[in-house]
Amino acid sequence: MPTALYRLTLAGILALTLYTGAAQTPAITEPPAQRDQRMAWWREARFGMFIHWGLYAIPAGEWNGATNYGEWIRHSAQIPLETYDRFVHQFNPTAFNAEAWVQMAKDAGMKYIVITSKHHDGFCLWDSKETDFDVASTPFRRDILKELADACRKIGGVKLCFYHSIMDWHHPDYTLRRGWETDRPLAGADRARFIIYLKKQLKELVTNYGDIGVLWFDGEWEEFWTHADGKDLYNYVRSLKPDIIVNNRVDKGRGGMAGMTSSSEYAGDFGTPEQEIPETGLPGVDWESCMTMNDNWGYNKNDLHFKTSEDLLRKLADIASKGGNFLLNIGPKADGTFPQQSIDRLRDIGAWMRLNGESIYGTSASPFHHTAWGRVTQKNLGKTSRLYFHVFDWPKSGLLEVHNLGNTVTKAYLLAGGQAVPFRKKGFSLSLQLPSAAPDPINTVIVVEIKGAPEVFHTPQIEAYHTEFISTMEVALSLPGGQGKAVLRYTTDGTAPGPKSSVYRGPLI
Ligand code: H79
Repeated sequence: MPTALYRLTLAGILALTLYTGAAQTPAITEPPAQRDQRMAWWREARFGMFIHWGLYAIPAGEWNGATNYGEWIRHSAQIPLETYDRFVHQFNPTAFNAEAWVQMAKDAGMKYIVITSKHHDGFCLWDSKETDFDVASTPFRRDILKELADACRKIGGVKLCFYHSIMDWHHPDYTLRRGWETDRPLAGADRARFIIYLKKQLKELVTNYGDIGVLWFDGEWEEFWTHADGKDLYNYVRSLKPDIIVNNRVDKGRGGMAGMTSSSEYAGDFGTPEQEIPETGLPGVDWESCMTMNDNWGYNKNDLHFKTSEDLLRKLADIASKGGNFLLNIGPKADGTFPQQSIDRLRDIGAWMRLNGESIYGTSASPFHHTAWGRVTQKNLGKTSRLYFHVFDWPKSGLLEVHNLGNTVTKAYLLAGGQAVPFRKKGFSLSLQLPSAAPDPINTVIVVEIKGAPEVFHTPQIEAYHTEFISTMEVALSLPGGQGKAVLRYTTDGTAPGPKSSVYRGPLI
């Protein structure tokens, strides 16, 4: 019987920490099986395209000599309403081609597109009955969201979703003003009327544009918006389309840029880390990291600080290995085209995804807590499972060693091309004999097929029932995720445990 060996020292006992986890549940009561069904396509998708497009693409990040603006330009450069409104008459993206956009997303391996129906500036990318501050008032006139909806339907495999800002710097009834705003009087502004406006627009978006996948709210943090508003809006959009998925920014439960909801009291189906990736996976929680390719969401012609394709691909694997989705942003130009740097990166990502997509789509978080050489995703196939080893740092020895894996390994091979990888399983340790050079220096995926569900042994958790150490203390040991076949042996004198050390059988003094 193989044995997992761990050192249990007095220091270890005293340094213990206890924690509890909280699961996220929607404000609307919904049987878990129904929720799983509703979330199924989104969990399978793992990778989507964010698009930030609006009037701010025209100044392209530049105003009065400063060049570091993005979609927040109206706020950051304190542009008067009347001045900003002039962009409406200039918005004419004649090179816009909805099918080309959807095709680029699809070719990159993305399964959904989240586009700004309305950003904080209040400008609407569709022909809305509720406002003239929309694309129908521009020289372009065409309904951009309608064309994208048609393109998604025609091309297939990419779901259309909308980002819709709650915060609105343009609508007279959004009863909050920036300190410098002088041209939007508060007199007569009516908060309740703004919420009606919001709902009527959302009804247009959810009912007139085909099968919308996600409503992605934002700008909820301002005092204007309340928890009661959040729950009400969540229930409202679910009543319009029961299977729609709604992000957690519909309500007030988001914990800063880390993006996760703190309590099940708040509405929202998934957490939204922004420009960051959680340190570890979050079991039982749905989340999506959204990120820019450079430093801005909206187009900025001077921002050439693009992440490399390698970085983006590794972020995708990192996120998948923690059970999350990756929503990667494009800020199209005012002429309707994507920046060339973005096109290049989408193409690189697509090339990798065509060969390795199986290791991303429909996978779940790594059963391992830490793998220094890369990341792991997994897929359960009933009686067997596949582990996908995403190798970032190719071992110089050619030998990849993975410990504390309980399962029988039946097969190992390179995902791209299928070449067999010789392996040896000794006890709970697996050695993979890799080719001498990495076939893909960015991320070579090795598939390891195992019997059953992954059984991986983690560093034991030490629990004590008392917070103060006097002369004796009772402690219990457990393996996170279950002990399975593992035998726990321990020492209390600081020496390394061996096969002859005491076997843990229950709480000890
Ligand atoms: O649309 C993109 C940005 O324009 C928008 N979200 C992405 C997807 C965005 N709005 N604001 N920010 C990003 C940054 C704002 C951060 C803060 Fe806060 C608002 C800091 C304090 C108030 C976040 C929300 C942290 C606490 C509340």
